[in-house]
Amino acid sequence: MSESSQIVAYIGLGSNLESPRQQVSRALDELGDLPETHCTARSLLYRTPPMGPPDQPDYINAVAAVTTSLSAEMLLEELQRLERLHWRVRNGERWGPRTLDLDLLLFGHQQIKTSRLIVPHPGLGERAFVLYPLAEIAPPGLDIPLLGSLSGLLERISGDGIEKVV
Ligand code: A4P
Ligand code: MG
Repeated sequence: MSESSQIVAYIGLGSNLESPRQQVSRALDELGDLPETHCTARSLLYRTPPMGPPDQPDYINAVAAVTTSLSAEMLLEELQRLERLHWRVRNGERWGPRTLDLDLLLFGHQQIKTSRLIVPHPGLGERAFVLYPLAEIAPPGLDIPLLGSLSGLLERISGDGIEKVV
């Protein structure tokens, strides 16, 4: 495998059911065990108010950076396999509570739009629970396809209600 086939990808993690801190911490460890993939950085855990139905617990969110030689589609499959390991049940409620959500935020500088995968992840630019942990581990000048620089996005978003878990 040549170095040039390695892509830097960012993965968003979220949980608000069944011991969310443990769910996210365990998933961060599991990302490092994915095939053809190395976890190179992980953010702290953040406690964040729920986006979507308000009658659900706060979330724990984090972001990890990986290098991988998997394709984006194969990486998504691996992420969904991990979600199933965490007993994620899809009940159809949009933005409803979940034991573990793994979103492929960025895959190098690629723009992808298929029936199964959209990258950059939709909503990335407006979600403080993604941008704050991402900014902890990504270069401020990170250029996000379609959206511009990470630092520019952060200037336009409020981090109200978001706190680092210590
Ligand atoms: N899919 C397409 N693109 C992607 C991608 N880049 N990464 C497809 C991951 N999946 C992607 O996802 C539905 C389908 O999206 C997948 O089958 C995949 O093929 P899902 O995880 O089953 O559905 P979902 O997560 O319930 O829906 P959605 O709209 O993706 O929700 P989000 O955007 O993930 O938001 N509040 C806080 N504070 N923190 C959170 O983490 N998360 C959500 C869920 C709601 N509120 C939250 C948080
Ligand atoms: Mg999702």
